[in-house]
Amino acid sequence: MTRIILHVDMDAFFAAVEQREHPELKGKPVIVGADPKGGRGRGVVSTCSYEARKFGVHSAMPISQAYRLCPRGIYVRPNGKLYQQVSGEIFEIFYEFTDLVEPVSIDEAFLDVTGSVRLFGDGVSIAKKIKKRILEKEQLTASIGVAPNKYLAKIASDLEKPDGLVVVEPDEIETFLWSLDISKLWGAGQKTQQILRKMGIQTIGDLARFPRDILKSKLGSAGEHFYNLAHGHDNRPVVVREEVKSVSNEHTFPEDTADIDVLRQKLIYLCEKVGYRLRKKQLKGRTIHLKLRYENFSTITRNLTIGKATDRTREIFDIVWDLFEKNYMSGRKVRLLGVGVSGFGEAEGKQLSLFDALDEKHRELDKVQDMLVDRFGKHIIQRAESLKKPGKKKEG
Ligand code: TTP
Ligand code: MG
Repeated sequence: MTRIILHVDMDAFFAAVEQREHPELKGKPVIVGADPKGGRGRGVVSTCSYEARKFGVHSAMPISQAYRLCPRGIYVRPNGKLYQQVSGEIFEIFYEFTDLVEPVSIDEAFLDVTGSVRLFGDGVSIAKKIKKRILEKEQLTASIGVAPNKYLAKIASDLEKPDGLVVVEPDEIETFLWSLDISKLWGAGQKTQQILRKMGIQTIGDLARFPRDILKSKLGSAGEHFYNLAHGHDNRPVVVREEVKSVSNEHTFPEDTADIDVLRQKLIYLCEKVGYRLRKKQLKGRTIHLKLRYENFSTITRNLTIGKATDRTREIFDIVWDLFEKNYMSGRKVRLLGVGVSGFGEAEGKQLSLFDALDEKHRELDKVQDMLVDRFGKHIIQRAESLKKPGKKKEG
């Protein structure tokens, strides 16, 4: 069956969001990125408005170079949190039309709408509806490619940016594809492109007409893959990212133990791991789980659901420790401990409380710890408590 794939990519995403938030920036060259500091700034351009692109400015360019090209541009620091939020709202629109959504980046996704045609009309109609929804809901423009596969849809979305809509009909694949330069060959890096150019291949058409066997001998299985792409064949499905239902970690002791200090330290350690993974995945959960297996393999699991979702190590541990103290049969040897958090996605209460200041402190601590783990690896830092040697006095 012929599939209908959409590739949606927002136009000048960060810059467009800034122009929306600050209408006085509309129509102006807006450059989102590092501080140019009058041309002496370090760091790079994240993205820029189409008005700034006329000056030759583009993503990943040193900000000092951008400043030389466009000294009158409006330079804005990125507001990642805002872009993430807008991105979430845009993805919600995608899910109004199909469940088969494959996120590619913050502003880009593949949608398989083959099964949505009866409800919403053909691929072009769906693309138009999505563009209209994004414009109405977010006052932003997207470019969409509609094609029988991912590769063609991806190329198509780029062809008429900004605010583009390009449809590739199954019978126009060759005219559409073959005049394009091989830099448009998806997955072919600089090195592969160099090899191809040395073989006299400049366009995707040249590649399509090249003997398949020679390509295979030069590039192995990648040669076959690129040959297929050049003929517009790509049967990779749209892959839905599996929803994470819970985040958990367990530990089996090398030797069963009833030492309360050892057990407590291990629980802290497990909470740190779970908290770290939650924050990495940007998840917060309301249900905290404890798993406890005794030396005879009898196992208990206990959980508690709290009012406000959390990703905070300290908060998770406090609950886990409470569950442990209430359920552990003192003196019995433990074989395994596990900690988990689930119950994501429920709206989080935004109420401010007296505890928020303390909360903030723990959040900072989590942040510093995550940064160190990212930089030096998981074993470099643990809170002092989880490092404490067995046998030492613990605080409550
Ligand atoms: P892109 O979709 O590549 O770029 P864009 O949306 O700004 O412009 P286009 O109309 O060409 O699609 O990337 C999406 C966002 O990701 C972009 O707005 C900023 C960010 N980004 C960076 O921070 N650094 C980069 O090098 C790139 C390419 C993007
Ligand atoms: Mg984009």
